[in-house]
Amino acid sequence: MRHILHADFDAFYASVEQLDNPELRGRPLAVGGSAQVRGVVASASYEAREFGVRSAMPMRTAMQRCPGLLRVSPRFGRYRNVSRRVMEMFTEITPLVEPLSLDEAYLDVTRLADAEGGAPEIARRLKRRVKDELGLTISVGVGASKSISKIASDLEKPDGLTVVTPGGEAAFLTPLPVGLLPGVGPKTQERLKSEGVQTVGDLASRPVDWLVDRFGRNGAYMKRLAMGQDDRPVQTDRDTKSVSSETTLVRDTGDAEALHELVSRLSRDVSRSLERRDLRGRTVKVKLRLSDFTTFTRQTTMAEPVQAADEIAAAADTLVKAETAPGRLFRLVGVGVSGFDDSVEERPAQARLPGL
Ligand code: TTP
Ligand code: MG
Ligand code: MG
Repeated sequence: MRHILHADFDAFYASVEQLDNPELRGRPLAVGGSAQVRGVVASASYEAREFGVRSAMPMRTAMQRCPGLLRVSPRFGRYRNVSRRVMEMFTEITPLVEPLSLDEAYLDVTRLADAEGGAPEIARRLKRRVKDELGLTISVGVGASKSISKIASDLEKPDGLTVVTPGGEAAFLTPLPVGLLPGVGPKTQERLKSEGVQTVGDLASRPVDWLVDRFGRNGAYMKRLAMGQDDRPVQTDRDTKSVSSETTLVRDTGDAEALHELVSRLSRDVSRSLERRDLRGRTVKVKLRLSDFTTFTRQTTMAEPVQAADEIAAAADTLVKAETAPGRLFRLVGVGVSGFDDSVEERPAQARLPGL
């Protein structure tokens, strides 16, 4: 059995701004673009959330909901810096760290749990250490799988610690609103609700065929998560050899414009996921499948490691263009980046425990 922690900063961008500027502390704050330029809220302090201000909301709406709202523009360099430091702290506890974004990661603490007084104790000390050394709070979920720990970390924000004891998964999951399951977005949630599925327990009790009919492969996946079945291991960046995204077309195409659009979209997906994991790669690869199912890849090596969507798209586009020919139809296109430079972050080969 695994012991996994999911750690996530509370109101990450907003908390960093409040840390750096005491005048912002204890006050409703939104980090994001200004209402004049149709900005949106990236992060809202918990004081602002009491007024209903949320991430991804137009700043104009946020100002209307909370007339005294303070706003600052994001400083991404600073957030990246804090992120590096917390990820370093995590890797000092265990080398098995999987960053999901700048402000959150999974930690597999299975091997140290016994020696360190149990996973909840490790979580408590981790929270204290982040608070002491960075001046920021994280919320942590503790569980036997990724999805359980991720759901748990969200339940008692801010400054939360939620422990799901092994064997208690079903009791924990059953009453939760289905929207709390990872991968169940607002649209899926609406659809489920219209079919009478409100809680995770409702979802778990639907036959898998019923779910697959309505949601395809994701339906089967949701069912497994709802039943607490999730054996995905924590994957470190060292295990991440490439990041890619691919799409099977509804109708096979050889149209240059359509292929260009698709390559651009896939490149944006890949770029976003590289950004989240703070990765850059030297190799850009495309995967192509023709209408007769012949599948092949083409790749190119860049002078400098890339992360930006337009750079990936430009390279991928050239590779795809070289393969287009009159009458040649494609049924699948994929874009990927590999060849990561891991000299940036040396991870300790073995777990070290400098007082946690
Ligand atoms: P989250 O962890 O989702 O949000 P948060 O840390 O602000 O608040 P909490 O975890 O306490 O609920 O995202 C981390 C950061 O990512 C967030 O501070 C800003 C950025 N972000 C956006 O820019 N846009 C978004 O829509 C979201 C959700 C986050
Ligand atoms: Mg957060
Ligand atoms: Mg987060």
